[in-house]
Amino acid sequence: MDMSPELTSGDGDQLLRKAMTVLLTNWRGNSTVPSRGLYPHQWSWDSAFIALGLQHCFPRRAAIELLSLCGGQWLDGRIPHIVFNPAVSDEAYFPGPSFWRSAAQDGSPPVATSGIVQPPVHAHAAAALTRRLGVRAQSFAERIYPRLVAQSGYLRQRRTVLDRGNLAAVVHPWETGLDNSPAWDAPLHAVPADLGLFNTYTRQDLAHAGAGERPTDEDYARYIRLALAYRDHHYDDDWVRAEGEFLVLDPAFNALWAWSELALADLAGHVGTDPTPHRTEARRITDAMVEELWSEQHSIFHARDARTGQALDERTVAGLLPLILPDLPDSVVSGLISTLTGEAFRAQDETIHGVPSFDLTDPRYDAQRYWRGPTWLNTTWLLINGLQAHGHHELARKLTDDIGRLTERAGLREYFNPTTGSGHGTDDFSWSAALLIDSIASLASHRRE
Ligand code: 9WN
Repeated sequence: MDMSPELTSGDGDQLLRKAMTVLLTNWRGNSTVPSRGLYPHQWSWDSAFIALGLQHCFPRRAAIELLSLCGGQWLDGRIPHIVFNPAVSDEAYFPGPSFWRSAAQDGSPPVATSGIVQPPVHAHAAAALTRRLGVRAQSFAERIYPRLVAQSGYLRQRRTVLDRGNLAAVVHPWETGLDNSPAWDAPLHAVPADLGLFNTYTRQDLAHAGAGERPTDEDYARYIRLALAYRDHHYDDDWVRAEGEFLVLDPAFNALWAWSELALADLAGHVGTDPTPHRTEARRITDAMVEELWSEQHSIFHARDARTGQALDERTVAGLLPLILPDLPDSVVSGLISTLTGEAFRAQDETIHGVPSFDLTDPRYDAQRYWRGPTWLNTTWLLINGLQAHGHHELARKLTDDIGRLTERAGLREYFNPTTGSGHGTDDFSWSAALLIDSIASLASHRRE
């Protein structure tokens, strides 16, 4: 790999080697686990971030990673949030295969999976990888493109909410990837929390991370109830859109969907298909997001509860992520930059490391609890991409340096305290390793330009 890391003050080569070792150690033969203890299977959006790191050092593995995830795709096009490793016991992660019962559903794949989805980052990873694969690019694009078109088709046909600009709804907090975000508190707390469920089900996450860093039992009971109800209705999206107890329009999920359509337009070029419909769809989703989710007053995108119509007006990092879209109106871009650098996120402040997942000024801000304050490298990395797309290179560089400093000091942890820089959650976390590698690579390529 042609890159001499410059984003660390100490031994950058050593950090890079460590990141590559994490990806090698977490590799399971055709995919990478997010972490060996807490997350021992293949996760959907993790695989996309992991492929973005693997592309620089092991591009063939990056292709296998994405294609093996697609091996878990359902007939309706959904790419599930977990593809289970049959060699791992059912109890290693809760909820495991016996909970989701994918084999009992029509149109499920031969391998056991969950039945919910995660944000679609895969087309972007596939398009980036295709640009690196040289002579193998076309055959990879021909295999992956139809799978990713089907993924997007699933969202359009089975998840959109008609009277809300046809934006895609998520039906479980786990589908957002930002599972425990305070933006979900209002809709989630309307779901009954039955702690009696723990007589039947056992949380496994607390064996690997401190209770103070993970969701509460009450919220976990709500997660279980929502997943059980969807499963017991055979993962039927007509049912869940009409009757589900959690139905939310998330700006991050929809922005990533629009971003995917732009990446599909790139991939269409490799397979000789017309890219125009993908660009039109990206435009449609972007416009609908501005119409339905942009808050002029708070200069941030807010999620919306599709059941009640209420805006969920917490300021979370999900509301900033639409910055990755190149076609946003200028006034929206400048509003997002002012929020990103204002009191809630302080992204330009040297004493804040990366972009906090939640408003620093909110009383619910919690620097160490999963998605309720800590900096995560994937959301920070997405914002770096957004800043670059809109010409804010200085701030992008500061955040890229933060990724180097955080991982150098605290290790390749799952998330980080934005003010102290301490590491939390699980260790040797694959997307932290992968996105560090990508950050080092992108600095190296800017230097060459
Ligand atoms: C549930 C694997 C996943 C990430 C999510 C993150 C966390 C799972 C959990 O870990 O969620 O999917 O058990 O908490 O919130 O973004 O994909 O790394």
